[in-house]
Amino acid sequence: MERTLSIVKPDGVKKGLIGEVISRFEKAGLKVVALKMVKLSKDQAMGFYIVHKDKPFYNGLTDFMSEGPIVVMVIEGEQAISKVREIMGATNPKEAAPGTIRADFASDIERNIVHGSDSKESADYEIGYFFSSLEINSSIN
Ligand code: IDP
Ligand code: MG
Repeated sequence: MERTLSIVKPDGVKKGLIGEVISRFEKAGLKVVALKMVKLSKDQAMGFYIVHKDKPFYNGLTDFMSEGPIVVMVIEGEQAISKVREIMGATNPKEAAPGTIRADFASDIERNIVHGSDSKESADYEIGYFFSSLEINSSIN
């Protein structure tokens, strides 16, 4: 069993896709074990994406992630990290496989609807960024 952090980004919330994203995870057999809506400040978005601090898109990305409310959730299941990434599709919607969330709904490489942790290490950091252990209704430990 694994846990991963997923986010419906501000564009996804504005487009009314909260239910669509959750539904795709649940239909794949994954479970939502924690969930909330928050609005990040610019600083909080910068902290979340600190691994990208030297990338040319860091400033635009953190402006975007703090422009409106997001829905953050902890997803649990067998191989949850790679399954969520598969359901999301490639970062650039033009390269995302047909039927993925990003291929179906994303407008461009930045405004791509959804986030999912890319490794166990990032999942641990990202889950801890938003949730305390008391808020996670997990079936594991
Ligand atoms: P991921 O979300 O598929 O893991 P990352 O490379 O971790 O992709 O990038 C984090 C986020 O930064 C992306 O989801 C997207 O919103 C944004 N991003 C990534 N690459 C670019 C780019 O080249 N231009 C603008 N935004 C980008
Ligand atoms: Mg990433």
